[in-house]
Amino acid sequence: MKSLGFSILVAVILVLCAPSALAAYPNSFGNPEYEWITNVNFSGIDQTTGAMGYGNYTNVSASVSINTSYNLSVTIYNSSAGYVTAWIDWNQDEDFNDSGEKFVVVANTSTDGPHTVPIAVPNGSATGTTRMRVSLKRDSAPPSYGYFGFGEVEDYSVQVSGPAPPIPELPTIALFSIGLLLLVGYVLRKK
Ligand SMILES: [Ca+2]
Ligand SMILES: [Ca+2]
Ligand SMILES: [Ca+2]
Repeated sequence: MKSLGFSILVAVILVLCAPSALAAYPNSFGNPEYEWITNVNFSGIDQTTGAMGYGNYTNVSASVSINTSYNLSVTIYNSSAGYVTAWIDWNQDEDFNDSGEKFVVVANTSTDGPHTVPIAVPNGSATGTTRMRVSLKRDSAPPSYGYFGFGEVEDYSVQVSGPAPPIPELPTIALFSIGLLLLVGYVLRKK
């Protein structure tokens, strides 16, 4: 019984010490005492929120397709020299540092908005579920991680699917041929 108790203790210690698979994205949060994000709107997301400092809305998802552009609109409250930046982890490596992952929504604003930026889903993005982070910071642009003083951070999910199939184009020659056949048919019927 003694060895069983010891085994259980070891198992508990191992579980407690194991790195959490869920905590892969770097944490970030602000102090929402004076200004915060009130709404995020992006291709299926339309989330109205209060002042949290950090809001985990990863249960709320946008759906986007590669090579298509979508507007991201962010509304803020009581902004004073507010800077809003968004990031989407296109390559799904659980950071926001890669080329094309950062979007400046608005810089140094004193209006609530909505502030809108177009976001084109890059060719070569990984498909599946990834993360979008939207951050508001007072006085300067927010970093993608860490605590940064006055402002707020909200995380969302984005479902990325492959490019929409191209609309098949009728070649000009086919259209010309159809036109010619119709003309011939018309002429023949007139006779
Ligand atoms: Ca909020
Ligand atoms: Ca990344
Ligand atoms: Ca990276």
